[in-house]
Amino acid sequence: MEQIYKDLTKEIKRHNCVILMAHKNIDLDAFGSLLCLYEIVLSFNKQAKIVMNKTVNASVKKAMRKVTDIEYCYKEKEANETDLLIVADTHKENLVENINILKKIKDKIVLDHHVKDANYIKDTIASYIDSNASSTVEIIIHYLKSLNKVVNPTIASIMLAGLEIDTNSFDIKTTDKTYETAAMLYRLGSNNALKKELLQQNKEEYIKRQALLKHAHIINKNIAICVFTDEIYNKEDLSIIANELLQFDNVEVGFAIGKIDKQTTGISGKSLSNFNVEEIMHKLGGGGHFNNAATQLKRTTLKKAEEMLLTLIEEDI
Ligand SMILES: [Mn+2]
Repeated sequence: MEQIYKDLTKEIKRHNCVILMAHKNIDLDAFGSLLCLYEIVLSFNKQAKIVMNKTVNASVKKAMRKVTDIEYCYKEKEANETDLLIVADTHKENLVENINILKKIKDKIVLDHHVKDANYIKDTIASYIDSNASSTVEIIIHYLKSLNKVVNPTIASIMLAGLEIDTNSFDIKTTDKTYETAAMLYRLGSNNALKKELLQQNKEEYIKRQALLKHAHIINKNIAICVFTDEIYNKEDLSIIANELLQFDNVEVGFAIGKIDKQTTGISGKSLSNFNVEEIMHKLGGGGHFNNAATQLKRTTLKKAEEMLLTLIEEDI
């Protein structure tokens, strides 16, 4: 890990401007990490910009309102070829927020915590992909600490919210380093009320989503599967419901299957045990982590997606 920190510092110092980018549908782990990197870059007296999409989810929108004086980059032309690009919370070319910026900038560094996929960004000057890390926040906070620098309590709170989301409130992928990360964020003044505010949800959406749980059924005593209705849902809904399944008696693995657009069915898989959901999602063209993975199936009905999943589960158990 120390080597990547050295590379980061060296490269930030070598460039005048650093472009910070995460994945499409940016989440709080990604946004919190980019904010921390933003402050680090500024502390070296360099310019930084965060690549952002005009539409972001409600929690990121709330977080954006809490931080001021951040320079965002919405278009390719706002980034220069000679800038340094740091890609965080993804390493897949097809998932980055702005593919044109990725192609335009020569010097790139990738920081991620997902299981490495064949479609990774190859032409980097440095790369750190640690699938044992709970979150990108965990990687970045240790970089901040190694530099002996700080971020303000608002950014620390956003980072803590991101850490909570990525670990399903310290249930999944959590190690001593994860708790250390939380402790560091508390020391930086992270505020539980603000963190909670960022994680609050729309009541109607919550009720609609939770009603889906009645469709869940259990196979093999410990695997819960919830197939949604034919309506179109957000990808986050799948992830949330897969998580929710893990709180029921004996359930160690949760899968949620739902339409995420007219043609596409998404599956989210979460696991508390040594059941590898990443392996199954990978076989279905997706990816993620051992305990937390997802896929998207084009032109596949809910029923067909469920059948495909059940076949793979049967092979596995
Ligand atoms: Mn993440």
